[in-house]
Amino acid sequence: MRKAWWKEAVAYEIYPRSFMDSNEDGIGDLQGVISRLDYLKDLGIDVIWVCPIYRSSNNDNGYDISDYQDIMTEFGSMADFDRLLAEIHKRGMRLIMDLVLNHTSDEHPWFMEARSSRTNPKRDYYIWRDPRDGAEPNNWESVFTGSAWEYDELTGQYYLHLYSKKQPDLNMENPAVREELVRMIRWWLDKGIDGFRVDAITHIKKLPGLPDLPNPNNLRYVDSNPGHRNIAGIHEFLQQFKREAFADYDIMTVGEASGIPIAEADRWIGEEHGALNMIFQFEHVNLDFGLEGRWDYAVWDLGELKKIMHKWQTGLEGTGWNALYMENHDQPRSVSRFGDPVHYHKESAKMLATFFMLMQGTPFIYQGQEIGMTNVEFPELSDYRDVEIYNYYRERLLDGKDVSETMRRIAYRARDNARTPMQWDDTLYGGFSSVVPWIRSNPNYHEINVEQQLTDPDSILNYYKALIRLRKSTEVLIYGKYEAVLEEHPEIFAYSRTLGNEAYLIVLNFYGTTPEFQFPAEWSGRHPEVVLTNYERSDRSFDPFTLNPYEAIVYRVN
Ligand code: TEU
Ligand code: CA
Repeated sequence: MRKAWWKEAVAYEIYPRSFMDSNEDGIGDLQGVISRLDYLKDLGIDVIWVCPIYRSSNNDNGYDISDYQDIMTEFGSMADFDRLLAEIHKRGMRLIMDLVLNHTSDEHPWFMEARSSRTNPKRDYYIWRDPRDGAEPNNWESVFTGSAWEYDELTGQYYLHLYSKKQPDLNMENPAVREELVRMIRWWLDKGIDGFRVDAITHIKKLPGLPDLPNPNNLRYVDSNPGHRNIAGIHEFLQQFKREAFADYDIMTVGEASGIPIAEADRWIGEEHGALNMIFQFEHVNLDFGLEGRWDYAVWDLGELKKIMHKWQTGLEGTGWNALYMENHDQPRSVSRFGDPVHYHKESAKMLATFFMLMQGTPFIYQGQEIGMTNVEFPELSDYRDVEIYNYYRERLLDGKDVSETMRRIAYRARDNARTPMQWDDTLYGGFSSVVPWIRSNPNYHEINVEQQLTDPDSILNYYKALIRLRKSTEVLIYGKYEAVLEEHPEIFAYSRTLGNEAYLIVLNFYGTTPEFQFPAEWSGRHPEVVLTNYERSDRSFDPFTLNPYEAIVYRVN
């Protein structure tokens, strides 16, 4: 296994709009991030991924970029950014930026020029088609619901937008577009940033001819039209970005790559030829999709979770590297999905932390996850902010669907679950801001907040610190081989990590039950020692014993 700094790092994702407001306008900003860097350092963080902070029309909170080389007004200035980068480096941490290549804002000067006439030199930076029988050029649906095409009156053509209509897709087939993007990437890398999280990267190539294709938005692991998901030829684009930009710098890159099967992982992230270092796969966070797709919910299955994790853990052994995560700014809160925030908030949040942080790969903690922030249920549609929610609500209404069921689905699945303000303390608005925040706070900030957890030795936050320390204390938990243990057990998830003669065993009860556990017989004769647990426990015995609800035990096996 080849060593690398980014394999040994623990990363933390910041959604700047909701992290910390420094100037009392209710919107998080760069100075706010700077003011909390010591907190992140103290937690044990090495790499900070900051979601888009570029100039934006803010239809999709920064993922609609109108100037790649400027800073969003609400977040601050380029001087603030330079200071942020310097302050991060000063503390021995690194910064990776969000790289959005698939689309720009419709307010980007490229698009404004492109839409001005059919013959404008920038026209071909985007994807334009004539109407088909007076309507959309094909049947593709946007990831955010509804048609992926928007009609433009002035020139009488449609443009393609896989996301919101304010996010026109770039035409990656055009070499001039790729050249512009390479220039922009190098500009940021020359500033000294340490890498990128590459947004929606599976979608940058479209199937030639843009044919009608089924929109399988109602299948379990597939959440977008096959016309723009991992299309043959995409690697030529990716390799160009690697060759002409990434490869010249000592950076880390992680692609957001829904829909890439493990069989193709080598082409994406293989140590020899992959264009990227890591990808975020989506299979485990899509487990609770219902039969009607993403907005429908189903009970997830532990057996399936095991299969997915084992597959990615063993599948990349020695050839690639996993990006480990349970949450991000697009996902509901993990303790609300996979734990029990009502009866076992602390226990289940700690168990889930142990579960993903000790696997082989680079862990990404999402802001608030380290204190066990939960989903929120807003009473009114108008409390939500996400463009995707409004698109979905509108379509359900048009289809005559039941409103209360729609609101239930939104409460469960909404990306806004992850976007409520960071809960720093129990003062008004959780210490995020002194004025009304851009999105309502989760009222449970009175109980769940950083300040309280810093002083409570038994808190989720202090458990995360201990877990990060443990992970960094030994190469076994970084480079060690992963093996599944008790694969068939219906309640317990267990795995081992081994390197040379050293071994760790991680035992996790995924339910509020009390199953019996027995140390695997093949390790008899060795000496298990508890090094971390979310209950009081010191058993070293090989006799069977009962696990507590959501118990997590980390053994060093001597
Ligand atoms: O998300 C991309 C995204 O939602 C899809 O790639 C996803 O994998 C799937 O197809 C839909 O379930 C990124 C950002 O993380 C998100 O916040 C942005 O809204 C989006 O890109 C557009 O930039
Ligand atoms: Ca602000």
